[in-house]
Amino acid sequence: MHQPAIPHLHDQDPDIAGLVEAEARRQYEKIRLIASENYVSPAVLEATGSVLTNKYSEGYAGRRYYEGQQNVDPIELLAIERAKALFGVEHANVQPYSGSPANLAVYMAFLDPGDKVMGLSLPMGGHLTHGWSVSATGKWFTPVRYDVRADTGRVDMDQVRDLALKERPKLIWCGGTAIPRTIDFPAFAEIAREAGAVLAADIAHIAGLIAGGAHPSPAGHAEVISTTTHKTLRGPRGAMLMSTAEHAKAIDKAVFPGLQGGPHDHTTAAIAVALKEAAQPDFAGYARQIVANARALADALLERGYDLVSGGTDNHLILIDLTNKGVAGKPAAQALDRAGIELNYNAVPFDPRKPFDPSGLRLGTSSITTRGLTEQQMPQVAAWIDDVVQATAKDDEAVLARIADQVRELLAAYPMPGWAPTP
Ligand code: DSN
Repeated sequence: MHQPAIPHLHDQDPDIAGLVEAEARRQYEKIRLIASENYVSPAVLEATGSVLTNKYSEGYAGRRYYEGQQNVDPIELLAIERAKALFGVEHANVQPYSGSPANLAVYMAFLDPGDKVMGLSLPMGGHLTHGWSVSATGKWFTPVRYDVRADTGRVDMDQVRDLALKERPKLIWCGGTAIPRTIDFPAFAEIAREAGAVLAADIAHIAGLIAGGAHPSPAGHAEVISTTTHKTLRGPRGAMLMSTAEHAKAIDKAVFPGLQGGPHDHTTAAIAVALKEAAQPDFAGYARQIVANARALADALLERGYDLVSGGTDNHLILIDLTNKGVAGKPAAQALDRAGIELNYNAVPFDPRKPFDPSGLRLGTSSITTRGLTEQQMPQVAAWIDDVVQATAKDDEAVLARIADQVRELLAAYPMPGWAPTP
């Protein structure tokens, strides 16, 4: 049963209610290893599903274009204050609809069309919005791309410095979507200072780790920090931009009226709730456990002969290069899904295969950590992944159903926030 219950949805639209319940059961029965996903708390779900969705609030607290902001203003101010306290920043804007609009607002704040932006290449672990060719950010601005080193799988800081000083981009991004190692914020900050660029840290993946003290913070190093709120941070689908006081006005103007209309007030409330949860002492334990689980899973995969980009992980994320297993990422990911293990196929650095059929798998441990799994279960998870990869190579479908049953059996002992099977 969904928690909070959805009786009106069942009455009025059984088709949608049935699909919502089916999705909840799917999330309950699967080992969810998509690195950007999580399970939010029932409190976050309640805020997301509240009457705040009925309200329009263009503008900022005390300066709105619509009346009736007696409750929305304090909600947004609470979210802002909690973000500032949690991340130790001077300014926070909680209105961006999601990560890509948040990042676009950074361009709007600091760049003119055609200006140079520097970011990690997408196939090396960067994000589309860091200047990749198919994104507006790569079409409307002039991208300069840095890579990871072929021998270490880690960002090549010498190349970052050389490129930054040669190309003099106005904006440098650090962070991305498939980076298994600690981001060296002070080193990026020094390079940005030398090059006269604004440094923006995209911490979407690791925000929860930073909040919980399990990854160094970019605060005090990057002038701008962009994050989604729904990955390791475990809030609703949304985003925030944080900055020094100096850039507050430019950031706010870029978000509204530069790019967006009314903020999604129900999301803002849910962000405030998630930030309060992230400030509790047990959140640090959750963040540490995410990393411990990822390390244990990486070690177990290495023991089974898996080739991990950079040789392991410092955070929640593992990137497997399947080339030595003779299986491509996509069929392996699809087989794993049929076996109750959900992740995504992913390009690996210097991937000779195409992005829609790449060589790798990307895994993350935030969802299974929220569920309560620990290092103890990671060798079993690695064994199942290995069995499925081997079965994929042999076209052995029977193994998958057996593992899906075993996965269901294991997970039945770990409650899922937001849904429980009807007794
Ligand atoms: N889709 C996000 C991720 O999975 O990392 C990035 O936008």
